[in-house]
Amino acid sequence: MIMTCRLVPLLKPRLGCKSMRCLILLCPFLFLQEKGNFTYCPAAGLAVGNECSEFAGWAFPFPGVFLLEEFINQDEESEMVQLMDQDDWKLSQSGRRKQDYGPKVNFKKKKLKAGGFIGLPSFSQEIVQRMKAHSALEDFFPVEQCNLDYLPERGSAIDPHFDDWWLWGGRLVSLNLLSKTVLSMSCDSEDSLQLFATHSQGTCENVDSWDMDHSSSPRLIPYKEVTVDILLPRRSLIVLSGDARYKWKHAIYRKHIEHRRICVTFRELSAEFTLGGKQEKLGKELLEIALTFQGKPV
Ligand SMILES: O=C(O)CCC(=O)C(=O)O
Repeated sequence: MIMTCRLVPLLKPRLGCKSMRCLILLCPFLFLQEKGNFTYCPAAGLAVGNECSEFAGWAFPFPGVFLLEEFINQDEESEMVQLMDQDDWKLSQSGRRKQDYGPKVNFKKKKLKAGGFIGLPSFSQEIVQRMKAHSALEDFFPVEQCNLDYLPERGSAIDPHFDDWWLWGGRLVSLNLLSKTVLSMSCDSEDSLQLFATHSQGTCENVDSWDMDHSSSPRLIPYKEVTVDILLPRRSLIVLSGDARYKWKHAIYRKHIEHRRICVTFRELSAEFTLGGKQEKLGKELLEIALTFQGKPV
């Protein structure tokens, strides 16, 4: 019998986190999450209903995603990973390992300390410089880098979440290394989402242009029924901002980790820590440290 993720909440209260992880590792087929019912189409900026779902032929605008393929080449990728692997990886939640370059932060108490932080790593200097060639990132100054290491054997994943809003700014920039994956977007809003009929059928890859038909009646569905898959090719860079940052949660499900994968996320400061903000001085201090590019994981 195949159980889907719908049954996980029923089991969770009975099993501790450790037992849940054992069960997941031993019986991965028990925990197949359902496939997203929409796929993000970068060329059109639309979430398009999957062919085999009840939403085939329907789409809706999905703003706030900017995806660049082949942001780095194969040699650069190998060199980056080799350098990362020279430092220790710390075990993190949900089967991930992590390396962090940034201030020590207590998000609950909204407190942070620069102590121990000596900057982003040297191998990121060229990457950050390269981002600036794109108008969406020309004024992007990262103050934190977090490397996450995912492995299928560890059942690595990250549950749907928002990144912090108090310290981190409007753009989350991630580099996807070593293998392709899927970033799954979901929204807990009680509101309804308006879908538009599309003239084209098929998948994003085999259709030149997606035309939304604004003249025929739209269809309303609960936000909660929607998952949008954003396909992340190996060595691609993704920027989440606007609705994709603040309205939709993001997640990586176990089933989408087929091989080792490393995600390198760069974060900028929020308005409170930048020009004219309450903590502008601290923000400036952190940024000066970050951009020395002399860092080691904290
Ligand atoms: O692995 C990813 O692509 C997402 C990472 C993430 O959501 C996070 O670091 O908060």
